[in-house]
Amino acid sequence: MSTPPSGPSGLLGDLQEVVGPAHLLTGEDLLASYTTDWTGRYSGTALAVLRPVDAAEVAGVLEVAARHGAAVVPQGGNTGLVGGSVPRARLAGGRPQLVLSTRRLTGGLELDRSSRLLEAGAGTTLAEAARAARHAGLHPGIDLAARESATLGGMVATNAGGLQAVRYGPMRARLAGVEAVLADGTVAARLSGLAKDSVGWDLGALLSGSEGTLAVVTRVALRLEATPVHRVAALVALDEVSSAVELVTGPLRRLASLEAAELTLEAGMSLVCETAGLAPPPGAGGAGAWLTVEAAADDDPTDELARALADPRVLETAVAGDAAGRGRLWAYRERHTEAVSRLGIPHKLDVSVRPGRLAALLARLPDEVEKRAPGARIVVFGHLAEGNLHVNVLGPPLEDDAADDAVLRLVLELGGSISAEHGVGVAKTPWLRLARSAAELEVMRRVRAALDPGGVLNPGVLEPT
Ligand code: FAD
Ligand code: 2HG
Ligand code: ZN
Repeated sequence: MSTPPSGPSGLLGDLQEVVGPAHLLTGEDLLASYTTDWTGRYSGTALAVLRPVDAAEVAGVLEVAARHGAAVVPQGGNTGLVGGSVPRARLAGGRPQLVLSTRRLTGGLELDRSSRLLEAGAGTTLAEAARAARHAGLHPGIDLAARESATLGGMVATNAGGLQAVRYGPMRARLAGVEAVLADGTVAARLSGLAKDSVGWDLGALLSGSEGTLAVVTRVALRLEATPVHRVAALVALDEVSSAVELVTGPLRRLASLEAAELTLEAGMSLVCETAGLAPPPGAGGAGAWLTVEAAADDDPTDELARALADPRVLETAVAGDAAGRGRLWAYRERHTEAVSRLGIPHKLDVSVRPGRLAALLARLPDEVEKRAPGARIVVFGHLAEGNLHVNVLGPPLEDDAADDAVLRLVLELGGSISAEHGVGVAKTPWLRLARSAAELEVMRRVRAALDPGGVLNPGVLEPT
């Protein structure tokens, strides 16, 4: 904590009255972890970080910011990968920026076992929510490697997908309600948790994927799933990537117990083994691709999984039923993001196509990148069953987006999405006009202008450039 200097027109003094001196942070050292993103690619300057404890304080912060002409960047766990969770390098007219951290919005976790619902502050991490659900024999139906830091509010704001979306859908589908604060301080809440409710617009659906541009989410109600009695994971080595696509769109997709089907390739596998010190995976040296598959059900799904994997293209399989063994198999997939980051800051492209077009995307991807960024290193992995690939390109300078452009145009040509689960942030704004029609962008602009006429919330994010 440090004493705030009196800012322009008493902005900092007014903010201190809302959150108290202990929760208004200033000074470069205290702000550093809030102003640079997880990848290290995006950073900006903020006058202060505010750490409100409830919706009333969030409303107070927004009201003061609006009155003083400051912009507010909502931030949860700061694990976002598209630069939307940290301030911009500079705003027009040198407008001051504030980071509103939701990490103290953790109060009042409530579990309704019979309705399979969990309600918690938006700053609650996914791991905390999952631990609370586990005690009741339930789970959130959404999981990602950043689970210990990513917050429920951030996951709503990005419409996060993750490792289990093939079975339970992305965050939008997990959401049973939200409480949120609009830019003018209005607190709107619909946390009824009803399975059926057709009274007008759905606030949670509107805010899913809004990336902090429409409101600050302060409370989240999540749908939970019963924890299956049996769970089995397999790391499957395959002859080539096309076999992985065929298995996932064929026999694996037919398994009702399928909970995850994740792709890794040789470039990422060897990198993960090297940087994380993991033993060579099954099939090392000969495999062209791996699938990390998980099946879960009340009747042990091991046999049906084995039947789905009984295929001559499968070279070798490692199977684990216990938690420790499953964790060891998952490490090969989950540690890709951190392993790639060890090589430098990558161009991160999080794309999706219909599963039926994956083969075309995977076949054309390397050439498209090579043409625009000769010699670039590409690490591709991702959520194969949902048609969602993470294309990490290393080599070209960050300001050279020729490879990004080539990949995103290829994906659009195949009818896909330029952001499957990470959002647009500031990273994808140059391609928004290609990804959405003028009419769709006009709808987005009008909704945003209606809810935040002063442009307080996250300017520059989700705005076409
Ligand atoms: P932040 O990074 O803090 O913010 C993200 C965006 O949401 C920003 O635009 C911010 O302004 C806004 N925001 C945050 N909180 C709020 C709020 N309460 N109200 C309004 N707006 C808000 N993502 C996936 O989808 N699937 C994955 O499998 C996955 N794996 C990952 C693995 C690693 C190792 C890492 C580092 C990231 C991964 N991510 C993944 C990305 C990231 O974890 C998700 O985007 C997550 O949803 C971000 O949550 P957060 O709390 O960290 O949000
Ligand atoms: C994952 O699926 C995340 O592991 C991160 O979405 C993807 O690092 C990436 O590109
Ligand atoms: Zn992902």
